[in-house]
Amino acid sequence: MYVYSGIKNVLQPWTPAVASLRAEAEKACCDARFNSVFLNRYRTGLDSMGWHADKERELGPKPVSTSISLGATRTFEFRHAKTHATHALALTHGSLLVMRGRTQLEWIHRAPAPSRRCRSALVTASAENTCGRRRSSRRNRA
Ligand SMILES: O=C(O)CCC(=O)C(=O)O
Ligand SMILES: [Mn+2]
Repeated sequence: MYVYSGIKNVLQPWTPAVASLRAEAEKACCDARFNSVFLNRYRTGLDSMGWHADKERELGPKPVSTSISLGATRTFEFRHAKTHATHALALTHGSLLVMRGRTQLEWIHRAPAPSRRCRSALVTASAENTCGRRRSSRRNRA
């Protein structure tokens, strides 16, 4: 069970498509192994993900997380927790973002709502290693 923004998600068995996304993520980070893939669906430009870091205890001390984008291009933003420095990336269809090292400890990230007029959908697949435990998250979906 994965609780996300108050929504309970029941873990599903691997499908060939999701397993191949995990394999791509592992190929990109050759020293990482992932035991879960979370699919986020942004239906239109109204859906977004609020500021957070993926640093729940279940993810270990220096979590590695990846995100493969499938569909509409959207901006992904980082903000340093202390200096408040910001970076923005445009993630296009097929891009693979890797967050590792101290990224989750020192930075927060979000996927802001691009525009009310954006009608295109986006699915992102986030591969992570949850150390075999159940995970509950405080991430906010705005
Ligand atoms: O949609 C994404 O690319 C990443 C979403 C995210 O930050 C997360 O699931 O923790
Ligand atoms: Mn995240």
